[in-house]
Amino acid sequence: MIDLYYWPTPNGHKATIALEEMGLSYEVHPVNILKSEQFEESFLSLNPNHKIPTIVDRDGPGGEPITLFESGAILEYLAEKTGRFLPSDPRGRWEVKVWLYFQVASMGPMLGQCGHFFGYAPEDVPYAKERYHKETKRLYRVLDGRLADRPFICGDYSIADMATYPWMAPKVRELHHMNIDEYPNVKRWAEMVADRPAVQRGMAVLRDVMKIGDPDEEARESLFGARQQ
Ligand SMILES: N[C@@H](CCC(=O)N[C@@H](CS)C(=O)NCC(=O)O)C(=O)O
Repeated sequence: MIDLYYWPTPNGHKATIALEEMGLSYEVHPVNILKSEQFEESFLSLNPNHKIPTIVDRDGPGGEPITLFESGAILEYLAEKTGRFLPSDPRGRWEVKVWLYFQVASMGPMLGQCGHFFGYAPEDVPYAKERYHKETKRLYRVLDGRLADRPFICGDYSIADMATYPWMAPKVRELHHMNIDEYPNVKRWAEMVADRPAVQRGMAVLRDVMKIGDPDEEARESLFGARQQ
């Protein structure tokens, strides 16, 4: 059994999608980042960086519980645990890791800033909007090129796709002011990923609580975990 500390944001969705895809049993522990619950002692003892997703696998290596944070590490751990969605041959395995790290280190932070300045910043900052929108478009172009001759990011569907999709799902794209028609390969890929039943289940976890996709301020804020201390 895996304890998932979660809120329905793009980073949270990476974990729910992986857990659903891999058929693992998990218990959701909501961490309401709009109410600053990520700063509570009980959560900080699991993740001193106060961010979701965080997991505790009660049956970790050696049968002992293990706590993990950082979505990339979580996806890699779950893939290794189940032997799924991460190729066993070294070349294929590294390819998936490259694109997984590309998402967590490049795409996630830049798209997050883009969404922040378009959807949440308390003041209009045209320079930041232009800077992060330009970078978001550049990253879309990189992914579009990658997907030109393969159905998924590394050929077969993998944890690289699970990490990448939640940040490019339709409602998130809207917030980033991205016109998906300019990136036909990303569009086709996103539709294929969105069609997967496990992805639909993962994206739905706690959706009703947060009403993601509603144009109200609270929902926008939840997308980016923007309430910092
Ligand atoms: N690098 C982290 C980022 C996680 C992250 O930014 N989570 C946001 C929600 S999408 C969060 O928990 N924010 C709360 C906070 O920053 O206090 C990962 O990939 O897991």
